[in-house]
Amino acid sequence: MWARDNDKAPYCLDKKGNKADDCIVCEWKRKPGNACGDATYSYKLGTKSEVVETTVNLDPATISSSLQNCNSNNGWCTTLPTLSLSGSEPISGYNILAVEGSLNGQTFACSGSTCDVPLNEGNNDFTFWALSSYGDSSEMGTLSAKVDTVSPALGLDIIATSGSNGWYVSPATITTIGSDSTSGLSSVFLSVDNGAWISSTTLNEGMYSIVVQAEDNAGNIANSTTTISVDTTTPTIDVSVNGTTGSNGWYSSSMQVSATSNDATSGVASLESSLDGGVYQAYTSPFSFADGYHTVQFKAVDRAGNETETSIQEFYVDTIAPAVDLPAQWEVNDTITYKVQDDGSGLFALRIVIEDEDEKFAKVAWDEAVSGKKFKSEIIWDGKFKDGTIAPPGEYLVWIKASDAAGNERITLGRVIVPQPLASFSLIQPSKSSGEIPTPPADRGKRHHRRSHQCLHRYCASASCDFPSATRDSHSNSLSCA
Ligand SMILES: [Ca+2]
Ligand SMILES: [Ca+2]
Ligand SMILES: [Ca+2]
Repeated sequence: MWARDNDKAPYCLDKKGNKADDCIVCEWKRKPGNACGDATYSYKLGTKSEVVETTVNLDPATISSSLQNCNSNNGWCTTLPTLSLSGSEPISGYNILAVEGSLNGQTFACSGSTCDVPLNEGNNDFTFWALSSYGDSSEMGTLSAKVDTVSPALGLDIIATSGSNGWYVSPATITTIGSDSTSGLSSVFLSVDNGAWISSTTLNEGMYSIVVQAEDNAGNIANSTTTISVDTTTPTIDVSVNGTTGSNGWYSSSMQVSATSNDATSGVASLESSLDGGVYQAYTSPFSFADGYHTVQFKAVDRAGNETETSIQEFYVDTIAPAVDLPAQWEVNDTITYKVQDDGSGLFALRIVIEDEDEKFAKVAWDEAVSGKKFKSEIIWDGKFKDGTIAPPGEYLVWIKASDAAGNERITLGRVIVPQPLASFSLIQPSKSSGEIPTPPADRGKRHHRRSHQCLHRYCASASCDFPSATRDSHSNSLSCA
């Protein structure tokens, strides 16, 4: 209850300002409101009491507000502002005691007539008023402001297969992503290699510079630059072989195998080789392969992790011609055994030729079917050439040409002697050659008897034959039939 009259002037004045006998004693029944509206008071005149309603207009306390440091864009402050409040009491003798209010439900208060309240990120809903020493307050003011000082979040959604060293090994489909928790995302775009702003694209082989730019509804802009590298191509491997190509897939010389690898996009990270089925090891220098069977396989990996592996490269090397074991010399109708062997590529062809040195006669030649490592057979020559001509006494050449599967050839020479027939069992003693050790006549006779007989048998089968004389060849130490 507010009772001014009784407390401060417990008497009444008349119209002349003198103290009156009859006094109206006033007592507020209902005090004026904040805005100084109507009020009700009671008065007493003498013993008479009456309630009077009247209107008293008093200027109210006021409060003013202003936002400081708000750079506004699209209804948002992009700086962090302050709400400045200032109260005013127009009635002389009274003053503003405090400024109070609430921000988003949280109360604040400043003593005195001013108050600066910093805003929060996001929405700011203020109520505020000034408290007056008059005992009332200003009307309640309100203010709302939105603040977004934070740039939006942004990035790229990348759909691709990751390789090594940050590379993608499949085409990369990139799409912008962005968000803003305060004012919300307005836009987000990307640009490939300073190209047009787009939202999504697919990048094939290559390296690209990507700029992503996002803007929120307050106008805050964020930028980000990144590199996207795509390598979908496996490296190449070139294998070179240096050697003499023989037959049937064999190399007939020692050989070298080398390899190089290339990768146009990310580059070669490693080139490895597996030799003869061994584990992969770094390839550093060409391989030299000696006789035998060899395998080599190469594997290259680019920096993105794409891998190329060659098939298993097979190499067959045989540098050695077959070995031929043939007697140096024998006599016609003798059965001799010869052997041919090839431990490398194996026997492939075998040809045997018997001919005279001057090639007057039709040579006898035949092929043996050979395969595998070893072959053994016999030669019996009856002294007849291909056209039936009977070889006269003398020395004839037997060639064995052996080929292996790689194409290496060996030609080995033997000699067949067709001896000089002897007349009966008599011998003409040959003249001694220098250096020849004499042998007893009896031994020599025995030794030559069979040969003489063969000459006789071969060439003198008919009764009218003249027996040629036998002479001893001083060089071959064999008989020849002249
Ligand atoms: Ca923002
Ligand atoms: Ca590549
Ligand atoms: Ca061989």
